[in-house]
Amino acid sequence: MSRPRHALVRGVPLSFGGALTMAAKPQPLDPLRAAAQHAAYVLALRWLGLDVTVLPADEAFPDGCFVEDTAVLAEGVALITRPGAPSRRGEVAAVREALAASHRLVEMTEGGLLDGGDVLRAYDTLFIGRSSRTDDAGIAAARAAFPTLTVVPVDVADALHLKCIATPLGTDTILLADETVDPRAFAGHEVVLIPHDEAYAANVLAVGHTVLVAAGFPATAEALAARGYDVMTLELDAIQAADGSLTCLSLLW
Ligand code: CIR
Repeated sequence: MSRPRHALVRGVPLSFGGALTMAAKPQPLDPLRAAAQHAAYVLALRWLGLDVTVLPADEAFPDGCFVEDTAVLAEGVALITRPGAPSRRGEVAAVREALAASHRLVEMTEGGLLDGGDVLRAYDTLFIGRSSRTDDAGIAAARAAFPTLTVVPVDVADALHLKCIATPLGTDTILLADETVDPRAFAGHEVVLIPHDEAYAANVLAVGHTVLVAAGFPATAEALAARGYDVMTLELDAIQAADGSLTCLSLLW
């Protein structure tokens, strides 16, 4: 994928306090702090030259700022997903409308489940996490929507989404948290491992030679700088508290 020029994001609602989380003992969620971190994220995308469209927050959708899960963009197509969490299904309507002018829309049929956070593009392959949010019918829907790309399912057991533990770094390299998915799942692609105790930082957002990285993960930041990337760190703790991370806050094309 060439360097993206556009981003779609959606504001953080006050209802973010009720966002989903997998934590056994969830910490209180802070909508104002999350909104401030989201605003910094938007600014970073604009600094990187992206044309950012900000959809208004909708109080009906506490998780609505995690737009990545609502669509998969590739090859000029927007596959509008059927998110795995029932409370999130209605989020797709505003995203569909926003993408209609720039993409050919493909809808998922009833039954399958797919979260965009499970879809990792590396060159001409879509690695798709088979997770608690994405099932085989969802993976089949992606295969049908993107016939020119190779689709490879990857089982994800201990994370919400595949991209919680692995993200693309450039077109053909994958940043992966050690001791999560077996690196051989990404055969044919270069894999860069980061320490397991920095697993959250495996979710980076690479735009050209700049990589956005969550603040507070020095080994990951240093490893990326050593590979020649410009590292831009962003405070994300309020987003992380709702199991969110960098890629899930935007759709890029
Ligand atoms: C959820 O559980 O659906 C949200 N609280 C977090 C979604 C994060 N999405 C992503 O990483 N793609």
